[in-house]
Amino acid sequence: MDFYYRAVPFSHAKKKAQLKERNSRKRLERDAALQDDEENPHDTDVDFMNLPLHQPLPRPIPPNALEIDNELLRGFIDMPKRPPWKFDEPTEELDERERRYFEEWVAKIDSEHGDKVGYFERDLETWRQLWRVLEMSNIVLLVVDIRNPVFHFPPSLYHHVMEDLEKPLILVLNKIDLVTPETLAAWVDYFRTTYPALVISTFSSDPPMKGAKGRKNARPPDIRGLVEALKTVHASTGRGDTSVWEEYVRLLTEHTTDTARSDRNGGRTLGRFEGLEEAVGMVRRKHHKKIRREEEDDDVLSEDSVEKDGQVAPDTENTRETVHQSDDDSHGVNTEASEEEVAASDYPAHPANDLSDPNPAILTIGLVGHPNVGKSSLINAILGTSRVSVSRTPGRTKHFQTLHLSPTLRSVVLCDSPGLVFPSFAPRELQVLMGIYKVAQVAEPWNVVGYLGRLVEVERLLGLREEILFEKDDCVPLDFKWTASEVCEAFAIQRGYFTARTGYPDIYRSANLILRMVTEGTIVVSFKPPGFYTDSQRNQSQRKH
Ligand SMILES: Nc1nc2c(ncn2[C@@H]2O[C@H](COP(=O)(O)OP(=O)(O)OP(=O)(O)O)[C@@H](O)[C@H]2O)c(=O)[nH]1
Ligand SMILES: [Mg+2]
Repeated sequence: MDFYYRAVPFSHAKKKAQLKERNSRKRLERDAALQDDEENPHDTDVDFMNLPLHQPLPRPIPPNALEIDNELLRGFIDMPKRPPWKFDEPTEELDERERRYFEEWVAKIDSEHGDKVGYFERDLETWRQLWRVLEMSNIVLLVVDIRNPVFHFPPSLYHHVMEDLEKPLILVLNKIDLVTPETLAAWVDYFRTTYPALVISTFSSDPPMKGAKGRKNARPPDIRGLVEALKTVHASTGRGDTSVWEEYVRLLTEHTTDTARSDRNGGRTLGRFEGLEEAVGMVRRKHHKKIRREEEDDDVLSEDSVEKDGQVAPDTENTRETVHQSDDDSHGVNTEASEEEVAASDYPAHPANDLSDPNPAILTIGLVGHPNVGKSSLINAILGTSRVSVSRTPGRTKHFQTLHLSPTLRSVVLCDSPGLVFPSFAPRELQVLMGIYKVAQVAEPWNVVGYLGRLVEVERLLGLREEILFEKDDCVPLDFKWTASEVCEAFAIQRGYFTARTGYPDIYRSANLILRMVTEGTIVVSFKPPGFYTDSQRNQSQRKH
């Protein structure tokens, strides 16, 4: 494709007027196209802060744009806690009391903070599931995404678990394959200093991306670190025999050695501990109901390959599969059914209806956290098999579910829970970028792209060139500046996304794809703890993500 630079001499004023006219024409055409186009499902309730679509993105980006500031650190509001209850209280009364308490809690947040509060979980049943999981757990694993762990860490939950419920809490910094070792170390430092009572572990369920540019720092999952943390905390609970972990590690090591051998011979990936169950001789394929490809609104990504330069990592998600199955081996504590089979309304609101197993030999580990942080993937990695359903779209796990560590190691029970969003002042744009809100439900994804463009040079990461926007003109204006609108438009042209009826660049679709690339880690947006860039101990290289 040929581009012509200033082939015809042009006055600056004339060019500006031309550009202005062109932009307003495009805007009108696009709005009309979007209204016409039924393929764009922009019919939802999200009313994002109206970031100016046509405002130039700040370039260069300030070096500390990704450093967490005090606003986000102060950002969380209190969480709803289960009102005190008595065993002899009738179920209906407790149910009604919880309902009233929760309604008042939501109303208070709305009246005190109004629009300043981002999206948060407003469904009592989902909070009830959290309450239940916290009640039945002996150890709580709070899973956070390492790309912005403060965003995913509600201090109210930390205080509630550690102080009100007096239960040990392990913070799992998850998806560490997406950040550099320096960023990881800085976050570990941050949490150690800020929350000294917290046990911290790191994890990634993704295998290293061999040979992929921009993923040099990917490393094998370190499940042993997590197991070590669990073992130590288990010992402090006084429940059951901690030798279960030695047995687990023995099985794991045996299996890993086998895998390493087959890796040398046949190229299997070391580290996911796939087939731990095979290692213990208990293949339970008969329980696998079905394996199917994710069939949500994921098609946008699945039909695309992505750039591999800079911070843009390869798309590995397209090949992921989802497994649905019931856990027939759950012990008698509670739900035995698959997520699909148990409606939230079936959840027993009253603890007396569903007493936790008082057996002190059983250790229950509950995984909690925001949606999409990788709770279910972590459970699958620990179990060594795809027992619970995983999705790139938030909100996959609908009901909590208990699973034994392995068929032979039944004294440890893992409990997966639905992710829920804690109320906070974090902007909704950030909530979308951090993956806790469904991208497909964002009414104006280009506004979120504008927010993104203030954090990273999105046009560079996408390999966009301004010439693509000026093909019909003779030149690129000298004062051209990228805006969210132009990023989305250029990306739509680059991808060949045009609206069906009008043939204009489909910026809804391209913006959607950009946001998915962020949530899935194809474009890495990795926030840093306060002082990361200003700390003299750290060198320039940390500026890379
Ligand atoms: N890169 C990377 N992606 C991960 C990792 N763990 C999980 N994911 C991806 O993150 C997405 C969400 O994973 P899930 O395990 O379903 O997350 P969840 O916390 O159970 O989500 P909900 O059920 O919605 O609460 C999926 O696309 C996973 O493949 C990880 O360690 N690294
Ligand atoms: Mg899940």
